[in-house]
Amino acid sequence: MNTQDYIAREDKYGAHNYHPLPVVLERGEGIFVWDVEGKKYFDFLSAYSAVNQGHCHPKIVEAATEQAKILTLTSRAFYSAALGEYEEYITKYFGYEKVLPMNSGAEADETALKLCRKWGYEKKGIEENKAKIIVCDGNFHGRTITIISMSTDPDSYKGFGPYTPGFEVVPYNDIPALKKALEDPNVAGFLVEPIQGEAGVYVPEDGYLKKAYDLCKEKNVLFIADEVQTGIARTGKLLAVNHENVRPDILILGKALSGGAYPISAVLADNEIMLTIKPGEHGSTFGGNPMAAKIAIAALKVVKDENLAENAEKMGEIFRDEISKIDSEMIELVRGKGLLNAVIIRPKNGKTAWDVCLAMKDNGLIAKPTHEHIIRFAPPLVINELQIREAVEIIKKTLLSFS
Ligand code: IF1
Repeated sequence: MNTQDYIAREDKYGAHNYHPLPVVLERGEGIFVWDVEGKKYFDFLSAYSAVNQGHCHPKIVEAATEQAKILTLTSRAFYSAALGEYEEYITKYFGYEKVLPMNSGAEADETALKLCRKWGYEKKGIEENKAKIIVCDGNFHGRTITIISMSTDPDSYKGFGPYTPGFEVVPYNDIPALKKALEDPNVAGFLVEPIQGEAGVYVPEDGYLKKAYDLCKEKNVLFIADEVQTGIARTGKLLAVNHENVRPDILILGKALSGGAYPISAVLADNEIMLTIKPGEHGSTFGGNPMAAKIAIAALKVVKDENLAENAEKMGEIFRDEISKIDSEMIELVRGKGLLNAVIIRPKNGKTAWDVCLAMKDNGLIAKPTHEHIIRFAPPLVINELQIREAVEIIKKTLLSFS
């Protein structure tokens, strides 16, 4: 079978809920992936920032294979030796009193919304069913019905109504608008991405997160950070909120919490918030399973042992500097933090960001546009200087080939 055969088979038997780049990947190691024809690529998407530690990291693979031989799943109907070890490790790692373990990022966001509402009723004294949560224009928090009810992107919400009530949208990176929305005494929380990934790596102005946090504290509103994509060292700090020394009341993690080896997400908070959910009020079959517990510990250890945040900071600066030097009229703007970057593409002779991605693929680097004209560049955080410069050369050669 060749690439086209694989694509045809997926087309025939799989739902058409994606429009992938026409490349069929078969193997990954570190920053590289290989397709079914044996062609090697720089992976500049990292599975949307889930493979920060690099593909098939030996320490993570070892943790998974070892635990797979011992005990994979007990459900939370019983205690498990691995879960407590993980709960202690991750709460001390991020500095919170408790963790609620889930599987996907969306489930973690949903869990955070439930915690926020419950806290609003039980601790803030909001009237039952009146809690409101403020979200930002351009947000992306997942694909469930409640989460798309908060979305401002028709591709996310159109055709899936009726929508869950209780959300108010304010412009991102707009302190006056947030201040006004916080006047409502029924507001229980403010859910925000420290950098909006899907919106095209929209980095808010310096100080936005701190000002937003302070406004929330003035009004006894929970500051909830969705670090599913920006967390785990991606932006050059362990968490993107660390750039502004903000400690979220509720912290949402996912993706690279497992290094891409397993669906693992987590919600961290202190007792006053976390204990508003009582036994039997929330859960998940796989949430906190022994495989996830051991894999997440290994994945978090790699982040620290290999100084991935510092490396992301340094490599990201080189990336943005070198891309900015490329003399191509297709480059409108480069923006990002650490190794979460995006290039805004100015279409040329009908050629768009998609065409650039197809050409980069042929030149040995895979990335994918978000929205029409934005290409997100997010390699695994283990990339070194030689490799980042080689990757920039591929991007440069590709852009300059569009005469
Ligand atoms: C798709 C986007 C990225 C996320 C943030 C929660 C979630 C995500 C900040 C939900 C997930 C993924 C989902 C995937 C593509 C990708 C994505 F383009 F959709 F928006 F990364 F930017 N919070 N993002 O970014 O986590 O349930 O997926 O584990 O749905 O196409 P999940």
